[in-house]
Amino acid sequence: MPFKVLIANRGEIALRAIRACKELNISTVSVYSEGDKDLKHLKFSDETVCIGPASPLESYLNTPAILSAAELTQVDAIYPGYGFLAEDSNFAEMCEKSGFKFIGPSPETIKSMGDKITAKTLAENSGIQIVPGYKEDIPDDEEEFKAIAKKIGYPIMIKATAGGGGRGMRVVKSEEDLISSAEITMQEAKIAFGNEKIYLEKFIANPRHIEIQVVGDGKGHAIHLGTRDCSMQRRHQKIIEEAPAQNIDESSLNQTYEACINLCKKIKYEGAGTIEFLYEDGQFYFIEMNTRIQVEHPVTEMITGFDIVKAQLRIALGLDIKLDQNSIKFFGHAVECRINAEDPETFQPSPGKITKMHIPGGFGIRYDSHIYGGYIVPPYYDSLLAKIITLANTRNSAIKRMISALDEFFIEGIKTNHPLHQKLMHDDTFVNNEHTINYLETEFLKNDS
Ligand code: MV4
Repeated sequence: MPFKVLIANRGEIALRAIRACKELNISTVSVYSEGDKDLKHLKFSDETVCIGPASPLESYLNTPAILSAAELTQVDAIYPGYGFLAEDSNFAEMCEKSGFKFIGPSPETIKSMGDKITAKTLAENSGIQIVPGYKEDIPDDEEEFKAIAKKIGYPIMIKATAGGGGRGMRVVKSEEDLISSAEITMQEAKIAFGNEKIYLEKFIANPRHIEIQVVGDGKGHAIHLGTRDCSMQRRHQKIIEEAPAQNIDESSLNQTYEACINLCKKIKYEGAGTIEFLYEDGQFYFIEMNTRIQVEHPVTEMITGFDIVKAQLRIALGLDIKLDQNSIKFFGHAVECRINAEDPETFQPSPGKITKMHIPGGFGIRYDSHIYGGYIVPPYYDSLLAKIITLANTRNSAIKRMISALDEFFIEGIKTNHPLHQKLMHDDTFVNNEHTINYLETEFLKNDS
């Protein structure tokens, strides 16, 4: 009996998962919302089940509807992809309790990493460098609290332990704002996450965002697949990612790799994960761990030849897999451009019908997308349309290859950020790899207009 997997997602990642399943002779069940009847991957799925109205809360976030579809079709496992329920420990637990393997880490691990204080403590205990700060209970005494912040040194950042991904955080420039900022962050966190707990960190003003891809087999074996640089982002939405990160201090990097592997082994991490860092002045500072596949996983796959999605499936289904660091070889440089359905200047979403389009191709070019001519981009979901990935010997040649791929590519009928990518590929700061997490918003988009 071949395995059967339910794909609890939509768009390009659902297609990516089906492609991996096919290579492993796993049959697939795709769930979709009423707004998603025309998704490409439904044509390649063995079975399809409509799980509810277009609204995400009633479909892709609707645990009972997804579990009912799983019951109905008798699947072995559930693939969450990214977003939606991918990092919801309750969902992972419900899957397991209903007799379906959740393809990812254990509910306990998801929960630990979702609580940022717990995640930081786990990272620190494995030898990962964390951002200096304070993660004990905040004292009631205001003077005591001020003394703690003063010792860290302003500017500091107040973060909600239940936050992450840029939610529930606030910079404090001086002592006079400390108490009010802490109170506001706690109030907001209580409303947004039902958890008002906060912690303090030194504010790292102008870092790069570097992340390390890891894979664990759940039995104490783990490997890393190198770094990605995701510094080119706007409002916590990455738009260009690349692998490996360049101009990184080699000894810091090797120490960080070792500590990341330690962490994964210690918690018997299962599946794919990403350990996120701020990198400034030759130092890595852990910020959080994502317990899911990420949008930008293809750049890592391109430089290693390691199929991360197939590994997720093999690990979850108990198929043979050997995670051997020595067998991981790195080649060249990969760049990914995320093409979004949005106005390239105002960033307003631009759903609607794609009247005409053309896909790039050629040596060293990968294109991951669910869209096609005639497809109507629905307004209910995130705006990611396509990922163009180039691989070449060097960073410069990968950028040149991207320029050529972007020249071939066109989409008509809706607005996309394609022109923004074309400008960025010629931008000196990007080409010279001098950009930090602040560059796009505070320099590039300001100078441009
Ligand atoms: C920070 C920081 C500066 N100092 N922490 C934003 C997302 C969340 N994962 C952590 N984030 C940040 N944490 C300290 N102590 C700056 C950011 C940050 C950021 C981090 C990565 C990528 C883009 C970013 C954009 C703005 C702020």
